[in-house]
Amino acid sequence: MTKYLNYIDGTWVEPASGQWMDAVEPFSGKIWAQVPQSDATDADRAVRAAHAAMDNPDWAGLTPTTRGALLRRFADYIQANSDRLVEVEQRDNGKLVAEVKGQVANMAQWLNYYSGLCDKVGGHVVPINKPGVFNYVKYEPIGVVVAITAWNSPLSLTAWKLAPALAAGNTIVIKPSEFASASVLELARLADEAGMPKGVINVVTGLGGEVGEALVSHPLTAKIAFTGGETGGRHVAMAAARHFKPVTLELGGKSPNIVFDDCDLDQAVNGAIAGIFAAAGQTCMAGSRVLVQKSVLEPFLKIFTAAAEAAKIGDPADPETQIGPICTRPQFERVQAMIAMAQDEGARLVTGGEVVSGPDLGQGQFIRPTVFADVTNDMRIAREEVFGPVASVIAFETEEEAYVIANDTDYGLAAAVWTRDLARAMRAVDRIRAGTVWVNNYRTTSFATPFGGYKLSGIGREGGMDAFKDYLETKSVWITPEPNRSNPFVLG
Ligand code: TXE
Repeated sequence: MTKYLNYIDGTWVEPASGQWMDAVEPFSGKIWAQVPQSDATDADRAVRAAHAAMDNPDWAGLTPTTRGALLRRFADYIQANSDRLVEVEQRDNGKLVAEVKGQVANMAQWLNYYSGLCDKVGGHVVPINKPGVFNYVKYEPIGVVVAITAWNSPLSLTAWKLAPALAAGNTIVIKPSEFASASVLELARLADEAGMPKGVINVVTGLGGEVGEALVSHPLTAKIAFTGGETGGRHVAMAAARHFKPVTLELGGKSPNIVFDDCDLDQAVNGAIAGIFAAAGQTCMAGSRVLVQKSVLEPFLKIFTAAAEAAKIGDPADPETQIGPICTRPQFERVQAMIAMAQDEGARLVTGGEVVSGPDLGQGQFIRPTVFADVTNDMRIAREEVFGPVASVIAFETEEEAYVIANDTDYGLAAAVWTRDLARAMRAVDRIRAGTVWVNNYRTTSFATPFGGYKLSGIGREGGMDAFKDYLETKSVWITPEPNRSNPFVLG
């Protein structure tokens, strides 16, 4: 069995506690590896290493162009070793192999995109209204970035933080989820092989409340980038606030997927499937509230239900599988509890709702794709994130009503509308309060565009230029070529 170590300051080290945690394969239920259960001592070592690397000429002395080249070299190593990364992540979190392959390929693209920005961080001269002074603005790395990520997409969520952080010249300490840490440790090995200077990338594994909090609160941590649930996010935000540290939070959602009666219904069903059953619903951007105009409700439900029932449940390592297991035991139990709760509060179970087992399903924690109809937006099933394959279909009559329901949520991560009417699509884009709005597609993302949420879905954005600036500090520089101050007691 593989016994992983922490990666700190370019070396592999045992956790100070001498404790390890089991890595469990969601499909087979088997323990397949162990990862360090780190604590505040390891957090301190990692942050100090990252802080020292900020001044190490091997990193800080690189020209921006050379730094970009190094990131591209790292991306090449990721591409060349993608099979290994896919195998480890897929085993560790039970995600479909096809999806993990796509995410690993995207990782390299994230690094390549941001590598191109390394030598394009220009400043600017300010046309200041004071004679004899020259003022310009320059951008500098912010310092040690702490990246804390969730179990549903460990590598992808890491890349979203790592690529802009390093491109901006920072160093990073990554704390992956205790439920799926192995692939990020494999990534550290590739960084090492690609020649990343010591201390630039560090990985410590362990529990959020132990090593995670210690990383966030460390005096030398300059910025935190977090993806996870609302509870963890709140802890991190409060700890960051206590130390006045800037924080990016990418949290959950209860995203509306709105089906208008003028849409291509088959495409809308495809979008609803992609929205809620891809990754077995374990994505922050899940389209968990499917809002359907009453005039097309019956045909929609018929096609949607048939598609849900036809989905192939199975081993996530099999490329034919469409629905894989629920990653963690607590999550598996939570999804079941929420299905029972929805029935208690009057939602009509149209299909699914049960645990599936069988000879081809290992010990996996499988839940059949579940569709609830007759859901009203005040039900808990319509308000709380399930993070599982559970669609809540909510009927509406008018376009206006659709927007009111769509926005009546604590979240605001994403939304989609299905319509052939361009004017209606444009109105929807303006009316919906969410960080991403898709028109006639769902779950499309790119390294080049910002992603993040309104309201309880988080703070800040990841991706594109919008995210890049969060990894830079701004400095205003005043130069007086010929000092000539007449009154030193008055502001100049
Ligand atoms: O998230 P957590 P979990 C949702 C989903 C799920 C719920 C819990 O609804 O049921 O969140 O998932 C670290 N200080 N999402 O348990 O607990 C933790 O160790 C510092 C949405 O995975 O928030 C892990 O590395 N760190 C989400 C990371 O935070 C702390 C994806 C996320 O863990 C911490 C996954 C603390 N006090 C689940 N507490 C999405 N938006 O995609 C926890 N952590």
